[in-house]
Amino acid sequence: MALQAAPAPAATEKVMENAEDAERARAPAARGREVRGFVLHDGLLDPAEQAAMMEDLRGVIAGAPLFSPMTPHGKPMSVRMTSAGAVGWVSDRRGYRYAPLHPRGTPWPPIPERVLAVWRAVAGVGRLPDCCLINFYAEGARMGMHQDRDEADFAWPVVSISLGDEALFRIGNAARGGSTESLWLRSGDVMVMGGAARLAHHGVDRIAFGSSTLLPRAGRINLTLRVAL
Ligand SMILES: O=C(O)CCC(=O)C(=O)O
Repeated sequence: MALQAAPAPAATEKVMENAEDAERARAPAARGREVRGFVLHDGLLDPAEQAAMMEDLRGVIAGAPLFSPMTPHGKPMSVRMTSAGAVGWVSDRRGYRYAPLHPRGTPWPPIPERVLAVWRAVAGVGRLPDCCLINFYAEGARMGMHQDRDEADFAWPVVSISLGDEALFRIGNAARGGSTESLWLRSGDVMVMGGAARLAHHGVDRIAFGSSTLLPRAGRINLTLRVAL
């Protein structure tokens, strides 16, 4: 993995008010380039690491199969999804939420170590995520502009890992509407959505189906690591 830790931030020098502050400041984050407050690590995972992560994810999906969620309004989402971790993200008529069980009633598999290593390298916090949401984009799948706001505490970042086909990712604002900026996310890219950008609207307009050979039948996997509870 081409993971490089940056020097410890100045925050470590300030007086910590509680153990949680100390935990948050303990882990120096790798550097990346910033796009509207989202920190992008282009190509952080090399092809061998991407392939190994896909192998781990096949194990997760075998234990917690992908399912097609419905919005609370009863509309099917075009992405299929599943999760790993203590909780998984689900959506149905009862709303968006984190749940301790897969819709078929079984616990979610643990988050693979290789995936947690990415969080440790870039998140810059001492706490580990308790959810890894796995989105699968087949041809034509997209994700509308939304905020990630089902988590208990927005102070924790969300870390996104892209695998497979390229995706046109759009970043907006904390408030609805206004100008947006788009960028292509490629296989192996890692992005940190934190700080003031944590509640920015974002979405995927489309994928370039077949642009990567990582998945044997093409498509895209996106992982988002979240501290949900
Ligand atoms: O697929 C992506 O890059 C974004 C996924 C996302 O926004 C989400 O899961 O909330």
